[in-house]
Amino acid sequence: FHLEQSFSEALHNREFVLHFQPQVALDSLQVCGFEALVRWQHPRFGLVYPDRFVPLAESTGFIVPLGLEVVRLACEQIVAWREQGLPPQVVAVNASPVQLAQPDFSERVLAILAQHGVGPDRFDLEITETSILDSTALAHLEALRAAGMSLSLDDFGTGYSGLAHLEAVPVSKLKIDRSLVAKICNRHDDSPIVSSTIILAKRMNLSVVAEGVETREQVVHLTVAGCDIAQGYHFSRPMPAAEVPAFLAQFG
Ligand code: G
Ligand code: G
Ligand code: MN
Ligand code: NA
Repeated sequence: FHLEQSFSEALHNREFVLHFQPQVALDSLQVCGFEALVRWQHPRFGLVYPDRFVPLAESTGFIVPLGLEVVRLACEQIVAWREQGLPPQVVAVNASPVQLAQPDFSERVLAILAQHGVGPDRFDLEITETSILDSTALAHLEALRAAGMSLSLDDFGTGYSGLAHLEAVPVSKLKIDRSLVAKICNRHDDSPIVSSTIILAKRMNLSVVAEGVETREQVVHLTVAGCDIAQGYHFSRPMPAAEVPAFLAQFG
């Protein structure tokens, strides 16, 4: 499985595609956005998931052009949905620390959005805590935030930093990692880490997104605990863009 040598060819052949997983506001139960997740539609191996190629793309630097391709694909999709008459959608895109370490990251992202006529307020950038400790990355985050983009701290609860680190970082949302959400099994507070994270995040004026939400019980627990948004198999798996209009029509 020699993926590395075919990366640039795959980019040239437009083999990368995005799937979209809905994010649901827990107060209204309305869809409030979609996370874009990259897949590689490989001519021989079929649909390849990012855990198979993102780590290699990061170590080889290919994540830099791939990340820009993901932004481009997300913009094309936002424009296509708009042309199909869907209400404006917010799309969350993942950014690797390797991308955020590039000196021209924010400039290039904003240029792609401008080329497509997509407002930065249609975008949400999901970053990980590695990025918030780096000064180049922080400057990009400030620039994107100033342009109107919202920023989310992904995988919260898997690393080492507590909420204290966050005071210096311009994120507006915290995404609680699915490994923590998985510990919520019933309506009782059997996950004090989740409920206390939500309380602290609210005190810091951060919105809270729970990921990996798989059951109704988890939805109830998270709603009671004050979580704002949920994402996971309970609502929908990530889906091809073509399925999004029907999903929105049926979800209401
Ligand atoms: O979709 P799936 O669960 O297989 O995603 C696995 C991992 O790949 C997730 O941790 C997700 O954050 C990451 N991922 C998905 N799409 C992208 C992307 O466009 N860029 C980066 N850097 N990571 C992504
Ligand atoms: O790391 P990141 O959060 O960006 O990755 C999201 C990944 O999690 C996606 O690849 C998606 O396929 C996967 N995922 C989404 N919803 C669920 C869920 O409810 N349960 C589990 N186990 N995985 C999920
Ligand atoms: Mn993510
Ligand atoms: Na995550």
